[in-house]
Amino acid sequence: LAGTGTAVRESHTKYLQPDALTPSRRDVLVLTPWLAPVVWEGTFDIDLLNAQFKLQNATIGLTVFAVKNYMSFLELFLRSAEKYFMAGHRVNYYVFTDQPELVPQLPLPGGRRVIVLRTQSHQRWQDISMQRMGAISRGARQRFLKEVDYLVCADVDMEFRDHVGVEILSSLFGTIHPDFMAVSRYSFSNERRPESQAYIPEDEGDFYYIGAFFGGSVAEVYRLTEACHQAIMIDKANHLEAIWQEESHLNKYLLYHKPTKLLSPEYMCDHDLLQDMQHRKKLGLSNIVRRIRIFALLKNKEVKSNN
Ligand code: 2GW
Ligand code: MN
Repeated sequence: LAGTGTAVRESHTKYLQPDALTPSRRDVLVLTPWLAPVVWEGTFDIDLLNAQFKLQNATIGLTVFAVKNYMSFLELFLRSAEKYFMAGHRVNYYVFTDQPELVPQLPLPGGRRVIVLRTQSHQRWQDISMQRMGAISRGARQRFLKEVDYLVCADVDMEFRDHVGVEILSSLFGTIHPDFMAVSRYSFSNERRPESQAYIPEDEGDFYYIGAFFGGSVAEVYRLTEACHQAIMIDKANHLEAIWQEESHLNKYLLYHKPTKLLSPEYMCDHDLLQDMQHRKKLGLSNIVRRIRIFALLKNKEVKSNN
């Protein structure tokens, strides 16, 4: 219950007693060394969490960018979010786009609305992706701080396929990149040029966070996006662009401002992880990832080679 100081008053709700001697999961890390929970299926009781957040009557903002032909992803994004994202809670979708007239009109229940915000289009895809940090930071200053309690920032090329609810909320959260779940910090794809503001030495790094899903309280997301935006501008002035654009800056920020919660790759499963899961299932092996909550849609990788 970030920042509200609201006491937990739902003691009348019946739920399973937590057992001090039984861990919720034995096969995964559920707590970082700085005591931030890592959210995996089996680690939380959603009824208990919903009862807590209902008392807070929190509104959650979800920012998403649909520029140029990525507009084609927006309908599935919104439709699937209506099924699985923060069901039963108040949600403001903030759609940033260069084509406001093409934003699909969906019927929404009370307490949920779509707000269309105009954003610049850029020639280079790298700029489209990177400018999101500045746009979110400006949006936070201009309206999100007044309108919502939490902000969740997402890529548009993804589909919600299962429950994504208040268990993700905390002051500051990041999501473990599915391809780097079992990888040493030396192999993280962090920025390795010391001249860049996104530089992380090889012997540093906790997790490799994906740029496609992060969030927190509006104040914390404001600090994060503003810091990343400033770092990107400094790099630009020095004719530098980080290896994975704003994702590199996000990783730098989260290394030195530890997130208060981490989301497991259940929250950003990609095609490779899905194939691996299906393979293990066929062999009768257990899976670390038990539920695919968000699926990163497969797209033409050619366009995005960094060489
Ligand atoms: C991006 C790449 C190539 C061609 C077009 C675009 C593009 C991105 C676009 O034409 N229009 C647009 O609105 N975007 C927005 O930027 C959209 O919201 C999209 O989800 C986001 C990031 O681009 P995306 O999804 O193609 O990048 P991914 O999925 O390969 O993402 C990772 O790396 C990115 C940086 O290179 C970001 O950090 C992203 O958050 C990461 O997941
Ligand atoms: Mn993406």
